[in-house]
Amino acid sequence: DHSRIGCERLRSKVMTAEDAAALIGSGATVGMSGFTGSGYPKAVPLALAARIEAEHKAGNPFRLRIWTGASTGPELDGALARVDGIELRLPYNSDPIAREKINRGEMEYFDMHLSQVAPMAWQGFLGPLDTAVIEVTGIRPDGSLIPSSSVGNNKTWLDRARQVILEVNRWQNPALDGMHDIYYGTALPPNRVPIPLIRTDDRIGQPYLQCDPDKIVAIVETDAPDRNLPFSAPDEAARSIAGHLIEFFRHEVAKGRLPQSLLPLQSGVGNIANAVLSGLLESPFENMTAYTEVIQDGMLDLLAAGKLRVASATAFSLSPEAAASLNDNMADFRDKMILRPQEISNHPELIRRLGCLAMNGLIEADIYGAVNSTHVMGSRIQNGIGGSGDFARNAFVSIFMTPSTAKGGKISAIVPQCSHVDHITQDVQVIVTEQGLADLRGLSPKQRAELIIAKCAHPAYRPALEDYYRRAKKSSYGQQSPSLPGEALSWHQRFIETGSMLP
Ligand code: 0RQ
Repeated sequence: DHSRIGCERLRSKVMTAEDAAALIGSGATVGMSGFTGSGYPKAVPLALAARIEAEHKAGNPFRLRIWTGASTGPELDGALARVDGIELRLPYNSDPIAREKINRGEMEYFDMHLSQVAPMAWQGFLGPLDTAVIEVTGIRPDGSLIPSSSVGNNKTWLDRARQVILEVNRWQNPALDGMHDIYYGTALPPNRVPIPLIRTDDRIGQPYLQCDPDKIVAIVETDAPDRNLPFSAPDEAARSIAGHLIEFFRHEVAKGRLPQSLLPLQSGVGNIANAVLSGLLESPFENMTAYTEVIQDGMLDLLAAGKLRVASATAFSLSPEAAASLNDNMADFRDKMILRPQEISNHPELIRRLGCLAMNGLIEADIYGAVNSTHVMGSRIQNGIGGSGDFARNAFVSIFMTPSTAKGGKISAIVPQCSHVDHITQDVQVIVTEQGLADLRGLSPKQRAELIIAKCAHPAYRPALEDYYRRAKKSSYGQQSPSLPGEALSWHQRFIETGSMLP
């Protein structure tokens, strides 16, 4: 039954995933849908992986350049990385197999601000796009496309690609129809105009993606769920972090610096971000809004409880239970959620105008409040910068949160100097660990260092940080941001050599 393909003339394009994959040649650049495990194609990438494996066995080179929205699922990144089918990957990856290949130097990875991917593709710096492989919920009689559970860069891939392969996924809820807001008004300088979005719930575009039907070379029908990873229940550290943060928000409201409904929330990926959202469920704040990248379990709970009025994002990132519950109750949520292209969900102009409260995770922060979100020990990629840079620089308040240690206490998340920097000190205004919260706004580097060590560091590492800072103040080359360059990364070196940062 082709009931999801409303456009009669396109039904002749239906074929198997294998036949569709055969339309993609070695060396091609392929723009795929997919953002944080939702809305990614599930059949064509697997068929491509099988084809690549066969070609490699026959001694023929076959690799692709893969662009997406952000992370996808094991059927895409995992399957293609496993067969060494990816030459270059952008702009964000969290797949463990792909991560391992990148860290072994067997795959190039271009980790980008998520808001900049579409404009950079239009500028031409990424090269031509051969094929778009896009999952949709359905095709309307007029050929327009009902987007899936993520929007990501789909608009740009459909516009830029020479040929288009669609996956129509019957698993996606038909009630997604109408939830999206696809804005077609972006342009390159000197023709850029202001983006007319003033409030989180403004709709400025249309619900459907447009695609030249002559470019559609294949349609593959699927019926497979999004990869939905469970969140672990918040542990004690996550609950403490959430508690410190909510106390901070209450204080800001009391001081008149934030309204009682707060400002549009942006919440990053991961368990801590989700714990903070759970904490907000018990908070006194009402009529909140979210202008963010992903709608997670915690956001659905806030919407269901009526605490959150509306959530704008580019994708869902839900546990299997939350995805099932959303599918069962889509009617209740439909009007409270808007999915937009990631160049809009993450647009600096809009984040600055709305005044988002940005809450993101980190790998490590240093005593001056620079933040590393991406690299372990300065060289191994974890995931990527994702949207954290888009939000941190432009937020009304830029907050980073983390447990004070990692790997069972063998790593301090607060270090003398970051081994890699994604967010400079000017973009980091609040740091929270389970130990406490450091409000760094209006402070000089030395004042920041004293506060971060006192409030955020773990007691097992605090004396060593105090000792380092004291000696740095004594013999540093300069006194603006005292440091001992020969020693500043010695904690990382010690971990690499001994498996622990502890002396
Ligand atoms: O690895 O699972 O192998 O043990 O990093 O760490 O503590 O579970 O925290 O899930 O919040 O992730 C920065 C990675 C934090 C994430 C990062 C290891 C740790 C574990 C995860 P294991 P936790 P989280 C918009 C926002 C960039 C993108 C972003 C991230 C794993 O928040 O990717 O912000 N951010 N996007 O053990 C060695 C350290 C470590 C460390 C953590 N200091 N040293 N390993 N880990 N700290 C949303 C999107 O962009 C989609």
